[in-house]
Formats: sequence, structure tokens, C-alpha cells
Amino acid sequence: MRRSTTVYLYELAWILPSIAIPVGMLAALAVTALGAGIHLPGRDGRIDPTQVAQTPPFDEPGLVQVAPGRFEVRMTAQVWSFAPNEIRVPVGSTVTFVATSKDVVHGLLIPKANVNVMLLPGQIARATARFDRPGEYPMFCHEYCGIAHHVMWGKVIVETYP
Ligand SMILES: [Cu+2]
Repeated sequence: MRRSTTVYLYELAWILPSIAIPVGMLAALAVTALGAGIHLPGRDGRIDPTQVAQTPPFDEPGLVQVAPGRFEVRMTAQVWSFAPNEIRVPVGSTVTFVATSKDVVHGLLIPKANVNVMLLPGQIARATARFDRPGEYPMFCHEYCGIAHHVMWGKVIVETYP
């Protein structure tokens, strides 16, 4: 191969990826924003952070069955607890966590169920998980929220009914 052709191929090997990578990233951005509807939190889904305890559905935190096999947990996070902090569902349930914080930034992490959301004061966060295996699924606050952050945890108990 002539030397000039080799140089040309080297240049091409850099130029093509430097065009293809940004184009690919832009395409991924368009697909997630327009197709999957992933976006920054907007004004909808926001409530007054000083009135969380008086605002439905957070005035009555707890587990609600919305359909056969489907549940919704209305949850509040506050220093240093979740309400409710123990949730019992039958195995095979799909659970949507609807949660917000009453005070500072908290987090909700359920490692065994792949739930990981930030709980911002007054911003309603949603995460859905399916619990296919019986057992205990610990849930943690994973945003440092003060002196007793390490005791802020709870659990989802997935039960098998005979
Ligand atoms: Cu916390």
C-alpha cells in the first residue's frame, strides 16, 4: 500500500467515529426523550413541600391495591424514616412506589428490585418494580440526609400464600 493511502485510512479511522459517536448520542437522546418519554421533572407532579402531610395521596401513606396483582405504595420520606417502612405484598406483585420527601433530599433504593429514585421535597417520584421471588427486600435512603441517615431504612416483604 502506498504511504499516502495509509495516512488517508488513519485519518478516516478517526474522522468516521468522531462523526458517528455524536450522531449516535443525539439519536439516543431523541429516542429516550420522544419515544420513551424520559425527561426532567416538570411542574406537574410537584406539590407544596410544606404541605405534604395534608396533600393526597400522602395524607394517608400506605399500600393500596389498584388491580389484581398490582399495588401502589404512597410513601413519604422524612428525617429519618420512610412511611410506611414495612410493606407486605404477595409474590408476583407489581408495585408502584409513589413517594416524596417532607423535608430534605432523601433517596429510595431497593437494590434487589432495581428501584433507585431521589426523593426531593414536594417532587413526586414514581418507580415500578415486580416482586417475583418471596423474601425480604431491604430499602434504603441513599442520599445523605443528616446525623441518623444510616438508620433510615425499611423493607418490602414478599409473601407466598399457601
Ligand atoms: Cu434520608
